[in-house]
Amino acid sequence: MKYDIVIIILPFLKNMDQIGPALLKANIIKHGYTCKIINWNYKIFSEIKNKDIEHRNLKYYTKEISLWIDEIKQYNPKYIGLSLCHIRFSDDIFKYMIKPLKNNFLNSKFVVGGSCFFIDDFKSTYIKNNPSHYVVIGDGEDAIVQILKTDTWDNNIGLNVIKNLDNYPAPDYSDSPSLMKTITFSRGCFNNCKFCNTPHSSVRYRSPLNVVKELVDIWKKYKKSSFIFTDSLINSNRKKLEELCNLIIEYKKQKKLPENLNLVAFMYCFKENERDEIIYNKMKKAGFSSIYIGLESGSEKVRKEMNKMITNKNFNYMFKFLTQNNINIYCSLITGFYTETNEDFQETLTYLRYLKENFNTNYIIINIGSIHMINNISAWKHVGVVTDGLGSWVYKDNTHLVRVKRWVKVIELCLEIDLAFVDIYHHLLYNDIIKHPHVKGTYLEKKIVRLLENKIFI
Ligand code: B12
Ligand code: SF4
Repeated sequence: MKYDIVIIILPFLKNMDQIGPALLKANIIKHGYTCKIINWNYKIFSEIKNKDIEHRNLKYYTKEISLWIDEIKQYNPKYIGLSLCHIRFSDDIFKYMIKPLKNNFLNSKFVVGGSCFFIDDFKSTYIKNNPSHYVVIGDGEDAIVQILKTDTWDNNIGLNVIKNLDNYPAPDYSDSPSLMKTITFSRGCFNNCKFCNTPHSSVRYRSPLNVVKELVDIWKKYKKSSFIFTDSLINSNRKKLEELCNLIIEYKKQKKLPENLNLVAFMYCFKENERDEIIYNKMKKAGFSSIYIGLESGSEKVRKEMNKMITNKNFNYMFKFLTQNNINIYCSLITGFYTETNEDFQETLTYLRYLKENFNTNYIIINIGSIHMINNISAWKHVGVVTDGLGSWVYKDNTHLVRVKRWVKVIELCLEIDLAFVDIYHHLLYNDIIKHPHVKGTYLEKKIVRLLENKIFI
């Protein structure tokens, strides 16, 4: 069968469904076109056995990739859509996936989108290397339909922002019924943290009824009762979050949603508010079991320098209620923001101990290599960050070696106080940290390898 468009989900993502392509498919079908989603990320994890997946090296998969390309030939697509969400693997993805695709589908047009294109230098390099491709930045629903209808697109259009999310159909997961699902309440973020590459845009909400209907639908159709909310911050508007919780609780009472509904979301920490206690309690009743929160540092000074105006008192207040309601708190932490001094770092260690002792904080995500912006030297040139000439950067006495030592200290602390941790992607540590000449062959390299064997998970 000939499809108007085949959308390929490129690796490496957590092995769960991607809502972005499913939303595009729903809108494409609504406008009378045909679309097939092919999840190469899922294929990597499910079809390739006994290979070194841990190191995410695509050179091991060339045989499989060529079979996957053959599979797409049967769909004879007019357009090939590529969804690219994680920048860290882009070199391999270009070489072993995008290039062979281009060579095999000379008559198809390529359309690309996904959160990688939020990053300006990534976008401009992509356009330079692939001048004939249509590049969509931001919300893709309208853009993809325009492309299918008119075969035109201006790559210089900035960020696409959909205003009324309720006007668009629910995601179409018919190509991947078995994977864990995500769900969206809002898009956009009101804050502007300096290390973040999600573009700043006004926060747009779906109506709670629309969201709850989607939960019901997915539960019934796919028998899924666990969901991750994709909102940058689910509590940007406390009132709306409360409305959503009220409705979910009501649906659970009426048995229209299961009692074991399990919800996970990203949250912001605001100044103390008298309704907080009630809201956190409603979140628990609705089914929120865990929340991700950007702690980033134990030092208020560093947080301020990141443009995150949250005090430790604010966090403690929020964490108290989350803990009372037995909601797990996953904190993300950046070791190595350019302004972090040794004193700031000691504050982080002290604060982590405090959190573990007092609250439901059992898990942290440590970012040293996985946040693109932190290591994007050109983005920090204006403040005096310079290259160290060895593949990393230096700001005053904050060198690569200093950062690695701090990172090791955090992990040692985690092991000591039994705080689970993850620094996404083992192999980044090998590429970005261990291979750096200041670490390679030293006692630190041995130590890191031992630590990683010890207790790391994705
Ligand atoms: C939910 C989420 C997660 C969830 C679930 C991820 C998943 N696999 O679905 C979890 C918690 C697992 C997660 C983890 C991580 N995440 Co995350 N995550 C998000 C978040 C908040 C939302 C993504 C989302 O689903 N959005 C909703 C959908 C509708 O939007 P979308 O995917 O962008 O799709 C739209 C457009 O991009 C476009 N589009 C998409 N594909 C295509 C294709 C075509 C052809 C076209 C035309 C358009 C198009 O149209 C879609 C509909 O409008 C984003 C931030 C954000 N607000 O976008 C970060 C984000 C994607 N995550 C990020 C990071 C760094 C991570 C982690 C590495 C964090 C860490 N250090 O641990 C891990 C890695 C996980 C992994 N390997 O997958 C970064 C990625 C940066 C980058 N571009 O490289 C982001 C952008 C956050 C940030 N500001 O830094 N994440
Ligand atoms: S609050 Fe989160 S999504 Fe918003 S700018 Fe900061 S890091 Fe990015």
